[in-house]
Amino acid sequence: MPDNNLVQRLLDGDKRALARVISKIEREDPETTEIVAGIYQKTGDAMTIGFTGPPGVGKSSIIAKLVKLYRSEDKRVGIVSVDPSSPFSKGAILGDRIRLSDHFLDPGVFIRSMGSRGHLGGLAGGARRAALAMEAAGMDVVLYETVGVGQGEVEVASAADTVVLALQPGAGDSVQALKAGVMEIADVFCINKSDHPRSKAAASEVRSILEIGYELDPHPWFPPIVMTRGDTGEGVEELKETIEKHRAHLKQSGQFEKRRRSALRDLVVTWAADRLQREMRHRLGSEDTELMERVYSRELDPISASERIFKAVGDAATRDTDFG
Ligand SMILES: Nc1nc2c(ncn2[C@@H]2O[C@H](COP(=O)(O)OP(=O)(O)OP(=O)(O)O)[C@@H](O)[C@H]2O)c(=O)[nH]1
Ligand SMILES: [Mg+2]
Repeated sequence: MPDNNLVQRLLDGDKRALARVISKIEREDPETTEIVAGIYQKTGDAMTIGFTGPPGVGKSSIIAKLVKLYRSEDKRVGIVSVDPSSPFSKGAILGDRIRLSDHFLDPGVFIRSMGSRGHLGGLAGGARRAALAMEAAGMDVVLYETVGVGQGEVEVASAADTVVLALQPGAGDSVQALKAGVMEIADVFCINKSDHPRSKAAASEVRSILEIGYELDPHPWFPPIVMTRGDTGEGVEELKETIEKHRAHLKQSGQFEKRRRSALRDLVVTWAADRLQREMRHRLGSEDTELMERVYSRELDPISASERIFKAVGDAATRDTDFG
């Protein structure tokens, strides 16, 4: 039985209840399913923004400045910071303690750092469920911070309404990002550390890469490039306005609804796929060692073996599941 009181306190905006719920969600406590069922109807109103980019470009610094701007409008802000390099995300917590220290005691700001390993739903799963909890707790803005320019970051960032890709001058970041397929998912580019002598060059490099892509596939939104300084906050107001423009564009063009729908579809599929994978591994580990012995001895081929496991788990699920 889930702690109904806990869900209620979360819905009332209690930060300690929110922290406990996220912890439960993170360790996939058996109550997770019921908690999510209890809060889901209260979600969907927050503005969600994904920040991604290589380590050390200044994502947390920019976020800290943005939070200040949102707080001056009395908006409540939740931050989910995903650090894929560490299973316990000690690095992220330590770094963010420093960068976001101004906001730690603010009752209108909630910060959560998490590692990404071993989560149901992969990198995206834990972060997205934490974000749901934040929305239900009344956050008006939810910011995702993910480090890197890999596929996992693409996943988390695609859960957001607007994706900001932060790059820094002189690091060859744009070429890396292009290779990793991250350029395509960015709605807004942010060249941070604009105090760097090569920042203008970095901006034009990004612009030319974008223009090539645009010529091949013209679309109504050409990602703007904003120059910022995470340490002083210069340009962050413009970044905020640009994010709002993008949001307005999404709404006007009907893309907003599409994005939200596809994000939810992804969430459902990822959850189901991971659940299935877990069941299959479990079954192979406990009940079907004989089946594996036959594979090891080359009596049965691996594809036929996986078909059997798939069918066995599917049959068991059909027996247990009531889709009502
Ligand atoms: N010179 C300069 N330094 C900056 C600027 N923005 C951030 N920094 C510094 O860059 C370092 C990294 O900043 P973070 O905000 O932690 O960067 P991050 O992208 O969040 O880093 P990770 O989360 O570790 O990937 C810090 O020492 C910041 O003070 C800037 O505009 N100019
Ligand atoms: Mg950071």
